[in-house]
Amino acid sequence: MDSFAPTKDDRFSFGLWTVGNPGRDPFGEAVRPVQDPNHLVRKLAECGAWGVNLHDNDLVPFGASASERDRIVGEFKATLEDSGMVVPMATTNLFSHPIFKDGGFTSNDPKVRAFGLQKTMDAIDLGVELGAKIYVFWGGREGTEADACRDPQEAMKRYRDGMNYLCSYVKDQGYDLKFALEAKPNEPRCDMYLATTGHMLHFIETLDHSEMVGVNPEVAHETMAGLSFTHGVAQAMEAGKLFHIDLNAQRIGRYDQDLRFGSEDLKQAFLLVRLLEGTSGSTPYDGPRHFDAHAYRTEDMDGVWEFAVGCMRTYNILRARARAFDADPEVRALTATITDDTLDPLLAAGYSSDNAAALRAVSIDVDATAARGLGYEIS
Ligand code: DIG
Ligand code: MN
Ligand code: MN
Repeated sequence: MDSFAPTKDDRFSFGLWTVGNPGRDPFGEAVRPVQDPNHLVRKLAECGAWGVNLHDNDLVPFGASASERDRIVGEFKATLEDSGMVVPMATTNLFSHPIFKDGGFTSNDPKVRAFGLQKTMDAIDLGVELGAKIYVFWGGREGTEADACRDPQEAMKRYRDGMNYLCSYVKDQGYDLKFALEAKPNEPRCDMYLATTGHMLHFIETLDHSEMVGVNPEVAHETMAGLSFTHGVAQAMEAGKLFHIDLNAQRIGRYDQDLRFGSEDLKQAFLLVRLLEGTSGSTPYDGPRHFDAHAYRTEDMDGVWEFAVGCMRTYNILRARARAFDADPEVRALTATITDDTLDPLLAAGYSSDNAAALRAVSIDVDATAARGLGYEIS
């Protein structure tokens, strides 16, 4: 019995575009045949996944007629039903078609911005029809090479107008849907707007309906920016804005690799799973565990399914290790020494004139405090 085998209770999901990635890259053609979405759903179910996510055009070809769209969606819904899979998240492809070559929401061409809204409303309708509760926005083309092409302040205004319009659309339709904004610092554009999860968390607070908008941080994207992914996720969790997450792996200083979860910085993957699962006693993340990753270009379809199972098993192994770590008496004893709540009554109380007087009266031995070793190197 494989105690790390994925089950539906783990709530693991994959995008159709991940296990369906044919391996094309800027320097070479596809190495794997394009897969039928229904076959991918059935195979993901066999692997132990719980959910499957999609861009509109991962399922419905760009420009399909209404009747073709309905036929495709009908067949897909039947496959979901037969295989016991759900669609937790949906999103729009606003980055592949040439019309979006200079962005969708931030494009200088109002016809492009209008088409981006049309396409996203249609894709939201599709996502809701398939049962999605989270809608992701990754602004893959929202950025620049020639930065003088538009005032970056105007770009922010256009982005905000697009988000406000679509939030209002969801509310007007009465959809039970939340938005999750995904940041990335560059690629495919030279510099992308809203480059990190931190940028997104502020941007969300400027929206008309910020309560329905959170973030979808991705391991590779924060790592590309040289940032701590765990810290960005922790800030989102603490703000109640971690609505979704894209799990994968990445080596710093490289293109967006979207590697198998845990296959690079295993220590950070462990600390991330520990944070998400709340094994230290913090509030856990309660959303889907989504792998936005794909197999090496060297792999055939057997390798793709090994990759998918590997993502999920690695998460389960790390969760078991995190539970053991935080249950370990030695770890608990050490953790107790690095937390000191003696001044909490003063520090946690917040400001008042009485509190300030009491705080100023506290005698602190600066030299002794400065000289104390923190014990982080204990082996
Ligand atoms: C890339 O990291 C992006 C797209 O694959 C998609 O729009 C989003 C959904 O997770 N991630
Ligand atoms: Mn990525
Ligand atoms: Mn992603």
